[in-house]
Amino acid sequence: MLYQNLYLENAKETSDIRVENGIFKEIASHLEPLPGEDCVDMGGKLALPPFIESHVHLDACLTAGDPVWNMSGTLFEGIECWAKRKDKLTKEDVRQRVEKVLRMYAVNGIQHIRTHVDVTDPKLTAMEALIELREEKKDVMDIQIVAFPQEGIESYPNGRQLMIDAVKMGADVVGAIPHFEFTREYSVSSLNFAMELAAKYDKLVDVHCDEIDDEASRGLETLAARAYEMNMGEKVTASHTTAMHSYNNAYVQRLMRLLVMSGINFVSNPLVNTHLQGRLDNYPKRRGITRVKELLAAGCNVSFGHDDIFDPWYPMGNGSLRDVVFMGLHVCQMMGYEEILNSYKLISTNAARTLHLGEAYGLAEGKPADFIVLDAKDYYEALITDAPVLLNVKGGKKIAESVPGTKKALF
Ligand code: 17E
Ligand code: FE2
Repeated sequence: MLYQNLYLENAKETSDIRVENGIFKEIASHLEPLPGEDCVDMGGKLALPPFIESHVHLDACLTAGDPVWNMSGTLFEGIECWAKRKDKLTKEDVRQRVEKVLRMYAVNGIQHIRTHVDVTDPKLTAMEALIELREEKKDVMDIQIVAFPQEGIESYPNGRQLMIDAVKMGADVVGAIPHFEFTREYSVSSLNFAMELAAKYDKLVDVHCDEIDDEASRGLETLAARAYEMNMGEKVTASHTTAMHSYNNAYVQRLMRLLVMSGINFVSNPLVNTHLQGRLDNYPKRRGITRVKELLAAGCNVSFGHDDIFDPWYPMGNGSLRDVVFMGLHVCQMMGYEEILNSYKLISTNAARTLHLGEAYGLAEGKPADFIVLDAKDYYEALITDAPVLLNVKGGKKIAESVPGTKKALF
């Protein structure tokens, strides 16, 4: 199969892509069609490596308002609402909601998802459902599962054992939530526990870290120090880190040295944290987004995630990472030309590093033929026009497509 006339990752000139047996066989500025080869002229559209959702809570998706709405818009009320919904979980209920959301993601160009799954549930119902779906859907979506202790490891009954059980069931990643633990001591011991569990079972780590507007919330330094000492940095991710927004600059200067030395990854969730943070502030209200621009400038790996799709923490969400990038560029004030043009990396290349996807990811000869085509010539234009994803191709097979509607001014 020959795809002609594509701008690869904002290139100035077009390329042709030949796909054979699910692999990028050849990529060059011009390829002659072979006798009998299927051939499609893409007409000068943008091709990118597939988008990656590096942070979402699929177990809770599509449950907003059931049984109660989050009235304060805080993280903590969201956790209370979710605890009520969690009591009613069945495997079938989780499966139906998640399957719907996987299709929402596919039409928006996503092929990889890291989902946090709450394991502070003695039955581990959602974990069981997600592990089944990970296997069933693997041809269309690559799902990575985090054992996420929403109500704490040390502060929830049997919390440590539930984490161990989830890892033994097949979770890919170990989570933690230091800012939710009862005490600072618990926060530190929960992180030590999570890191040791991950090291023992050779798992990745992704911590909900300091998702609070408390400048004294300092789980991140503990996580980074352990990652550095255990030489695990590239396998470790600090998600949210919104307290870093409120840290004083002198502390951040000291912290940044450790963050760089540790080599850990960061995920920021700009749509959801602009909504959840600053809720207890009078004016001026903090944005509560971690220091993305400064982390990137220091050489740290940062990606953007959606976090929620219509759940107790966020009453919106459509599976489009474009909206996430759009919001992130605004609140992080990353609106320079190059920053906008290259912002797709926040939901592709950088996220691939966080998810540890390795050499298989990317547009290059010999790799799996995973790519998307957007109805624009570069990502700057795609972002501004909210360009539809025309094609989502995984392993050489189309998993989603869209046909742009006709919107036109009549003058
Ligand atoms: N749980 C949590 O602790 N933080 C979040 N942002 C969400 C769930 C969505
Ligand atoms: Fe989250």
